[in-house]
Amino acid sequence: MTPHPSCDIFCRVVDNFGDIGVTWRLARQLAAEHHLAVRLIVDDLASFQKIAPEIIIDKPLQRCGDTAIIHWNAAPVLDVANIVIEAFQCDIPAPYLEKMAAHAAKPVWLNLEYLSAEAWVADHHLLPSPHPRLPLTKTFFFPGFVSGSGGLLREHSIVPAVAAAPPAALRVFVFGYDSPRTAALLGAMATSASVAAITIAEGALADVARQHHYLKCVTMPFVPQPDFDAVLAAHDVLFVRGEDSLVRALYAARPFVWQIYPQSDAAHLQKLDAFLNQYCPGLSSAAEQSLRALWLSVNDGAGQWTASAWQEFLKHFAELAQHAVKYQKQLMTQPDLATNVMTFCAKFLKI
Ligand code: TRH
Repeated sequence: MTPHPSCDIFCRVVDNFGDIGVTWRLARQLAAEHHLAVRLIVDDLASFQKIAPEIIIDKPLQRCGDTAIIHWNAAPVLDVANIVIEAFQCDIPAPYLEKMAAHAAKPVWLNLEYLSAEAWVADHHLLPSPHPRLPLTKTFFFPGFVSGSGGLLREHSIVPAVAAAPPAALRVFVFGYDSPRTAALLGAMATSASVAAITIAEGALADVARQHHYLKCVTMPFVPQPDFDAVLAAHDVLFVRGEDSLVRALYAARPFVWQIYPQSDAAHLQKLDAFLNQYCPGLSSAAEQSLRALWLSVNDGAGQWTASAWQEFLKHFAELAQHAVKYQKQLMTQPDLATNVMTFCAKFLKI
C-alpha cells in the first residue's frame, strides 16, 4: 500500500487568532478529508490553546486528533514532507529549507496568502516564485471568493443554508475588535427593542458590556474552533472580525457586520469595499446602502458612527437574511480551498 502523502504547514502567529485559526482548520481538513499525514508547525502554542484547549503549551511534539503539532523550534530536525505550506509568508526555518532543496523529489511548496476579494487576486493565484539561491520554486496560493482564486476553506460538513423567517426578537453574536465605534454599535444593539440577547466573545468588547451593565449581554469564554460554527448558527445577527470568522459568518448565512482587521495605511477599507462589491449584487439599493453604511461606520476610522445606521440595517433585515442564504448557496457551488490545494499538488505528486 502506498503511504499517504505528507504535508507540513508552517505558521507564525503575528497577532490574534486568524493565523493559527486558518492553518488549524486547513490542517484538520487535509488530514480528515484528504487523508494526508499532516504536521502543523507553529511558534505560539499559547494562542493555539485558546482555540484548541487540548494543546499542551510546553510540549514541542504532540498529537491533536489526526494532526501532529510541532513547536517551531523543533522544525529543524524534521524530515521534509511531500507538500509544504508556508502560511502568510512566515519564512520556513533555514535548515528545513536546505533539506527541501537537497531532496531528489522536491516537495510542492505553497505560500498560503491572506484572504481578499480584490480583483487582482485571481491574476496572482498560482504564480510561481523561484527561490533566489536554492533550486526551489514557491507557488503563491491566494484564497478568494470567486472561481479562478484558491477558494475558501469549507469542510464537507457545511451544507447549503435553508431560508427561515427571522424571529421577532433577535439573538446577536459579537466577536469584534475594541474601538469607540464598535462600543457604540454594541450600545445600539444592547438598547435596541428588536434585540433579545447578545452573546459576546470574551475580550475587550465583553468588558465594555460589563462596564455599561448591558443586561442583555452575556460573555462567552472561547470555545474550541470546531464548535465555533454552531455558536454562529445559534444566533440571528452576527458581528464578526478578521478573515476566518468572516467566512464562517458567510456559511452561517445570517445578516452580519464585518469588522475587518485594521491596517495602518487604511488598506483595509479597499479590501472591505472589494468584499462588499462581491457580496452586495442582488440586494435592493436601499438594503445595500444600509449594509454599507453600517459596516463603514464601524470600520472607517475617519468616519462617524451613526446610531441610525443600526436602525436602517434592521429595516432591511428580512431582505438581508434572504440574501445571506442566496450568497451562501453561491459559495457552495465553488470548489473549496483544501480541494484546490490537492488538485494543484496532484499534478506534481501523482496522487
Ligand atoms: O482573531 P482575528 O482577529 O485574526 C486576525 C485576522 O485573521 C487578520 O486578518 C490577521 O491579519 C490578524 O488576525 C493577524 O480573527 P479571525 O480571522 O476571525 O480568527 C479568529 C479565530 O478564532 C477563528 O479561527 C475562530 C476562532 N475562534 C474560536 O475557535 N473560538 C472562539 O470562541 C472564538 C471567539 C474564535
